[in-house]
Amino acid sequence: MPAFPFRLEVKAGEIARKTVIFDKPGEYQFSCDLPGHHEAGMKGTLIVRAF
Ligand SMILES: [Cu+2]
Repeated sequence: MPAFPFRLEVKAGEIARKTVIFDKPGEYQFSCDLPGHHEAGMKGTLIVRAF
């Protein structure tokens, strides 16, 4: 189950931005969904902290 309820597409060499408001702190996993990319390490963890 993906942590983010959206998919962001971008062409090579370009930048895509999206603003997201999180309801609660936590660690959210994200990754590229192209075949083999997640396994190749194209993934990360977004850490959301409360202030
Ligand atoms: Cu990728």
